[in-house]
This record gives sequence, C-alpha cells and structure tokens, in this order.
Amino acid sequence: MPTLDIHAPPAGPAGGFPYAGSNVSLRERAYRIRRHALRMGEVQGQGYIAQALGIADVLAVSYFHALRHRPDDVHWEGRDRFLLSIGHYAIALYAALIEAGILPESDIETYGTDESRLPMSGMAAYTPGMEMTGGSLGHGVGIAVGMALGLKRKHSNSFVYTLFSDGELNEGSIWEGVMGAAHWQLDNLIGIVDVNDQQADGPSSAMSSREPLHERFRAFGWHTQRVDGNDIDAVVAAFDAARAARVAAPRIVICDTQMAKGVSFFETRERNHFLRVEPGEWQQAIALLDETFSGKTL
Ligand SMILES: Cc1ncc(C[n+]2csc(CCOP(=O)(O)OP(=O)(O)O)c2C)c(N)n1
Ligand SMILES: [Mg+2]
Repeated sequence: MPTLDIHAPPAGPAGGFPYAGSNVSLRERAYRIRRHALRMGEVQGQGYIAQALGIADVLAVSYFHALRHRPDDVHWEGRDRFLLSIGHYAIALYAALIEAGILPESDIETYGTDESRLPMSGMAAYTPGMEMTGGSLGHGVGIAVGMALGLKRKHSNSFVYTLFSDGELNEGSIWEGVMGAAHWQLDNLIGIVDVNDQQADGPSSAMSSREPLHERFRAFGWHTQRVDGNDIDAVVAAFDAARAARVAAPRIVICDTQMAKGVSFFETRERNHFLRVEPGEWQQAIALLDETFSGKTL
C-alpha cells in the first residue's frame, strides 16, 4: 500500500482565506453568483443557466469559505485547486470568479463572444482561475488524482477540489479515478458531485441507475457525505468535515441540488439542461431572483 504522509490541514487563515471576516454573507455571495450568471446568459440568449443557479450555493461556500486562494495571484503555489470537470458549467464558475474579484465584472458583457476570456465551455488557457479544460466529460477526477498525488509528493498541504456531475458518472473514467484516489489514500482530494437529477437527455435517474450513490462511494473507500447542496449551512459543515477528517482516504461531498434554484419559472421548465430563454425573460428572471433574495426565501 502507498505510504504517503497523512494530510495535515493548515492551522489558520495565513496565506489564504481572502474573505475570512468579510461581512458579506455566503447567502448574498450565492445570490450575486446567480445574478452574474443570469447577466451572462442574457448576452448569449441561452445556455447552461439552470446548472449555474443550482450550484451557486456550493460555489459560494467553495470560494468564500473553503478554498485557500489569492484572488490577485491565481498561480500562488499554496492555493487549493478547484478543478471544474464539467466544462459546460463554466458560466457558473465565471460567475464565482467574478464575485471573488478574480475576473472583472465588465467581462460579463463579452461572455461567449470571439476573443472573450469567457468561452461557453471552460478553457484553462483562456481564463484566469480556471484550473483545467473540462469540456470532454469524465476527466476531472483523474486529473485531480494526479494533482493531489503530485502535491503530496511535494509535501504541500493544499487540497484539490473537483466538481463533477451526476450525468458524468456514466463515464467509466470517473470510476477509474475514484479507485485510484482510494488506492493512493488521497486525503487531500475533495470530490463534489452535483446531483441535480438532470443530464442532456432527461432525468439522470431515468438514464442509468446509480443510487444509493453514497454507499457506492463508501464501497470504493471514500470518506462520504451527502447534503442538500442548496442548504449553505449544510454545505459549510460538510466541507469543514471533509477537510478535518483524520482518515487516510479521499473525500466526497454528494450535493443534491435543485436545477435553476431561485428562478421559479426556470425551475419548472422541462428539459432545462440547456435553457433557451425569450429576450424579455432575462429581466423577469433577474427581477424574480432579486425579489426572492430580498424576501429571504433564497
Ligand atoms: C465525453 C463527452 N460526452 C458527451 C458530452 C456531451 N455532454 C455535454 S453536457 C452532457 C450532460 C452531462 O450530464 P450532467 O452534467 O449531469 O448534465 P446537466 O446536469 O448539466 O444537465 C453531455 C452528455 C461531452 N461533453 N463529453
Ligand atoms: Mg446533472
């Protein structure tokens, strides 16, 4: 069996956690991430908006609570890595990077256009803060395994997070990565699965049965948690527990999310994998999001 050091989480905020002590709540961060995503969606008139609205709470917890990073130095060696395996969720990550001050808000207007730093499918070479190019599904876990192993060998205490999706679980390469991570006892690897029960052709649960997912990950030797991915307190607690667990195993936080969370008329739209939105509906969606946020129902 491998004999790598057990991962020692760092003691304090030194050299990371840029938002520790901020008076902007995670709830507000998530709302603003959703708003940035809707504004980008409006530029193209369509897109993977429902995913961005669904995963916004997880991204808010990631960038504003869990990850050690430096917004003004995205290559800082001591950073935690965040690998977006699902390239089509790029709009969600851009929204988080904008909120985190890594990208300027003015980039929103360029979303998906030629020469933009924000292509519709995420490209690491184009976008500061984008750690991998993930458009071809199934590679995030494998890349995270290599990165986590490399960091351990360098005696780094950085974590590698990777976000992948329920539809992506159909890719066999994900499970090869899952096995490899357990074999190497990668306690510096934190997987996040967005279980929104949707994929390109319909509900994921109808395409291929994968439940009980938490038991499957447990059987593969992972430290396993499952939470409501739209419950910020629950996500914070799960990420904290994932980092703090003293077990020589990779960690998974399975997040059940609601597609299009926060914009009710998108939530109920069928086939919301790729939303096509009428021009007037964008402003309606933003207004509804604002209302939902100020009414404290989001
Ligand atoms: C290897 C590969 N096969 C197929 C696709 C096409 N594709 C893009 S997104 C997607 C659905 C993936 O499932 P999921 O991320 O759960 O869908 P969502 O929740 O975004 O609706 C597919 C099949 C791809 N990008 N890469
Ligand atoms: Mg899905």
